[in-house]
Amino acid sequence: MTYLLTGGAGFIGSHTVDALLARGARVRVFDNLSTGRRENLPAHPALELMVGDIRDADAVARAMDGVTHVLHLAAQVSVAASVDAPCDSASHNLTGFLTVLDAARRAGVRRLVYASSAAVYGTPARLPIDETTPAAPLSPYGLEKLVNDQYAQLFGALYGLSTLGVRYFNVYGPRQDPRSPYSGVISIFCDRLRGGEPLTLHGDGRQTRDFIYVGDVARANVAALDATLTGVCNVATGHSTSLLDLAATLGAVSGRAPALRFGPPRAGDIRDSAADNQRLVTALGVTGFAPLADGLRRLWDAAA
Ligand code: UD2
Repeated sequence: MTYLLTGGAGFIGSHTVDALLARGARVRVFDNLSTGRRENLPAHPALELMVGDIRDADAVARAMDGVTHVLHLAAQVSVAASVDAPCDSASHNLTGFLTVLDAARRAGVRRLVYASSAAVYGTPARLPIDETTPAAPLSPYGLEKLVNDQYAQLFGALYGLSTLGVRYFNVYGPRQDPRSPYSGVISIFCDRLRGGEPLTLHGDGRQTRDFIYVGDVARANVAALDATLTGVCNVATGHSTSLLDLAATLGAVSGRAPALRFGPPRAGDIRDSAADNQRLVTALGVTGFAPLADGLRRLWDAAA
């Protein structure tokens, strides 16, 4: 088995590289190092890094050589950037996506798993969100991921390519960049608490999210690569937490009482997010998600 991970030097990708190497796989990372970092990857004889862009069809075709399984994570990952510059976002997330998909089927790849997103659901009419919840994206990013799902299903019908789109909810853990305006709330809160700064809550802090530890996401990615399930699958714990509870848990884990500041709600935010993860549990066999306090402890200790 040879695994190609596009975006493998990034946050979720590099943790999945670790999981695949731990079970003896050969891994090739294809990454343009725009947000990914070499330092996220271990020195390992079974790991190879190719620096390249997913919009470069020749480079992508070379990266597919000898590959049996693909995990496609390389993307323009910011919702806000997709709103500011939709054409640039589409060049990565539509043209780049299609370039990878087409190269995979030409190379006779057995299985392709790619990052879809909870963003395809928009503000759902009911909770929890399962995979039959109608898609209603609120951003170019969400729409691009929905079109990815449609292309992947079409490639199954036209060419017999086996694909699964993994719809990540709110992923957190070590190696997530806290300093970008698009950073996840947990990386921002950890960074500020460590720096002795107050935590800013946009709104009343009672909004909820399903926060999933990146190590559990890596296990889900590996299970998805091993499986034959096609279509899409939520990747989430099935438990949601309010920001106030998140801040309190982080305070307990770190031993530092956070100072809280309340600001206006963030434009475009959804209030509540709650995932139904039964497909992940039953069809992919992924269980034993890290409780939030355990994941926060690992994150806090890793950054120490
Ligand atoms: C996540 C994604 C977003 C999009 C969306 C789809 C990230 C960083 N964001 O947004 O790109 O895919 O899901 O539904 O992955 N907050 C604070 N204080 C802070 C930072 C955030 O109160 O310093 C709030 C924020 O207003 C929101 C909640 O925390 O209510 C979670 O914010 P987030 O950006 O981590 O994640 P989310 O689900 O809004």
